[in-house]
Amino acid sequence: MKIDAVTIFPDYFSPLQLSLLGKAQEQGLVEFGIHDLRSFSTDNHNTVDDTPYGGGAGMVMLPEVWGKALDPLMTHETDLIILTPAGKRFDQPMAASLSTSQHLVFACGRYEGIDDRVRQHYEGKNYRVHEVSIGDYVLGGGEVASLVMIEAITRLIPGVLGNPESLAEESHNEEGYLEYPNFTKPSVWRDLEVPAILLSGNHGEIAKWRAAQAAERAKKNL
Ligand code: 6GU
Repeated sequence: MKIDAVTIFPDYFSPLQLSLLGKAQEQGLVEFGIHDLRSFSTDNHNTVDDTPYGGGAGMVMLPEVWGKALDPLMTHETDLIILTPAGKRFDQPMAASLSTSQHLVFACGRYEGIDDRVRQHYEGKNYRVHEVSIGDYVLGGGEVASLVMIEAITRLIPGVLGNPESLAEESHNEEGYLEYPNFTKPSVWRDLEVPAILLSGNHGEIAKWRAAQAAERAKKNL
C-alpha cells in the first residue's frame, strides 16, 4: 500500500519510522510519502490560507495550493481522505475497508479547514473522497488524526503484524474488537490474584469466561 500525506507540518509524521509502522515500511508492505503543502504555494510569502468569504473567525486553506499538491498524487485507485471534525466518524470497519485500498492520500487541514471546492472538485472527477473525523473533539489540525488512522489501517495489512492470531482473535471476539481483561506473571501481585479459571487449563471454559468479561466491559464503557 502507498500512503501519501499532505501537510504544512511534515515533522508530525516522523513517528511513522517507529515500531510496527517503521518495520512495515522496511519490509516493503507500506510506503509513505510526506509532502509539504507550502512547497506548492504560489507567492513569495508561501501563503497557504486566506480569510473566509462571508466573514467569520479564522482562516481557510487555499484551493489553488491544495489542487497543485493533490493533482500529481491522485489516481482512480486513490482514496482521498480529508481530515475534518465534521467528517464521518472513523471506526474499525472503516479501518478494515481502507486497509484493502492500493493508495491512501491524507489531506491534513489546519485553521478552519480546506476550501470546500477541493472536495467538490475531486468528487466531481469521480475520485473516491472521504471526509473523516476521529472523534467528537476538536484538534488543531488533521496531522494527529492521520497518524491515528494510518496506525489502525496499516496493522490490518497482511504481514504487518508479527502474530496474525491477534487479528483473528480481535475479529472472533463477540464485540468485534473490544477485548477481555488480560493477565500475566506473577499469579499474585499486591494481593490481587489472577482469576482461577485462567490457570485451569480448561480452554472451553476460559473462552466462555473471556466472552462474558468482554461483554461486561463493553456494556460498562458504553
Ligand atoms: Cl480529522 N481534524 C480536526 N481538526 N479535529 C478533529 C478531527 C480531525 N477528528 C476529531 N477532531
